[in-house]
Amino acid sequence: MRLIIVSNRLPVVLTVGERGMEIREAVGGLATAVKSFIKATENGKALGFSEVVWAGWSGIKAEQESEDLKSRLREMGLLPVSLTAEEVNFFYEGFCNSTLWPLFHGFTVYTVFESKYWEAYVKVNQKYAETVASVANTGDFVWIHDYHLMLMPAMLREMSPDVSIGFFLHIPFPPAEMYQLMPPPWRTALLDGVLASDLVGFHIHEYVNNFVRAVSKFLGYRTEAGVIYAGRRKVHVGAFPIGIDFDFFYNSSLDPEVAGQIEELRQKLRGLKIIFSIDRLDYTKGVINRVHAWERFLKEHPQWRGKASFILIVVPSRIGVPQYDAMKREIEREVGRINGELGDVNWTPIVYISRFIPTPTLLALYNIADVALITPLRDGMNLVSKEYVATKRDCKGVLILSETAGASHELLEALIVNPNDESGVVEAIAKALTMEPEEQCRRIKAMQEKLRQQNVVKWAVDFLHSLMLAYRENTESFTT
Ligand code: GDG
Repeated sequence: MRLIIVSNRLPVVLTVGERGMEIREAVGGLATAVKSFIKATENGKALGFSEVVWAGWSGIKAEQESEDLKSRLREMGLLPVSLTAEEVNFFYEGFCNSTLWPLFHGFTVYTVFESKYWEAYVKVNQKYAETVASVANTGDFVWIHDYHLMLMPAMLREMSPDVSIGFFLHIPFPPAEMYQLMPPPWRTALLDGVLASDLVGFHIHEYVNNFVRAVSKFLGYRTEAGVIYAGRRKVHVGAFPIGIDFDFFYNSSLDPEVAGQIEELRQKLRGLKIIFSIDRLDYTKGVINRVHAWERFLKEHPQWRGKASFILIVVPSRIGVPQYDAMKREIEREVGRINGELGDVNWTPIVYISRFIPTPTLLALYNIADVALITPLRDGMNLVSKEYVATKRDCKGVLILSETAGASHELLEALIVNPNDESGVVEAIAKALTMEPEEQCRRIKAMQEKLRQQNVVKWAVDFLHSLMLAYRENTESFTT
């Protein structure tokens, strides 16, 4: 019994170096989460798996992929799916990021419905299914991740009927009325695609309910608590909120490299309160709203000028996509304007960094930040908010968090805001900067307790246990 993880990307980054193609580990939500689970369960053995294999795209277009690279990846337990330049364009940038991503996050005006994108999505899902079917044996467990692969469960079920299939969506599932904007043949195919799984998981109950409603509205299937009756199959659905590697963040200040950077930052930033945020460049993350809320805060609370700075990190992503390039220019223009209008030679209101930063530096920033201002417009979960809280071993710090992030359903002791309510965000910043240490500690401790228990390993183990039970129920109902 093997566990086969499937995600759009393999958890590696390939770069052309002096000695040919170099393979590095990728950092990021899904890759880090699943790797922590693999490590903690000794390559799946603690759960009874003989090995773990990971299938996905390497990030290199098929035209540049060599046999040598493929065999090096296979030696690492990675099963590459080859995508041509056109597939990357129409599937990944097209249907995934111009249709599903904006629609599922409620950005309907950014959503594009193009037949050629849909056709590429069908074709590429088929490729992933074929790659996995070529190695899957009866009784293997296949765990498929995210919105890139919603058709794949049904395709794989056709090719390998005797495997157990679990599907997890890392982004929100929208309300049925919003999902209805999707052309009917596509929206039913996507739902039927996912429903070939034995278990379908989401971060929070709200997304589970949205999905179940869409299934009954568009497919007419009977549903009851946690179960959808899809023909002869019984599909389980549930909320499995993703966690983090709590100990890694909690113990970060004990690492000498991180401790050195903390010390250096504290020296340089002495006397200043630090507000902090880090996001991938994306319209869902609400960066511009946040910048404007900070500007308003400084105007309405001038006593904080020169005494608090906002370290705003926006990590480039989806470079070359016009919407993202325009958003980057807008952020840069506004940050420049605010710094020009309000700053002076001794003080910068917004310290803006627009690049990927090494993990020890991120950990040091989490450690020294007095306030984390995490205000996405819509976010499936949001791991940054959880990482910030976990890092606070000294029990000092305040989290301001959007009610529209999945994480707000667990981090109840954060200062919860609506990201579009600018005056509410301003008020929360003022409250955070003046909060008594005892109150900070009480809130941080309560949140840390939850994060310690609901950590990333528990997330994966809970999902896989439920998958095992769901699969058993389905196979038994077939034999009786
Ligand atoms: C999707 C969903 C859901 C970011 N920049 C740097 C860096 N990171 C790391 C963070 C965090 C991860 O990347 C980002 O995770 P998020 O959850 O905040 O956001 P998405 O990338 O949008 O992830 C999201 C997630 O999937 C998991 O299900 O929570 O809702 O959208 O771990 O620390 N790490 C380093 N340098 C950076 O510059 N080292």
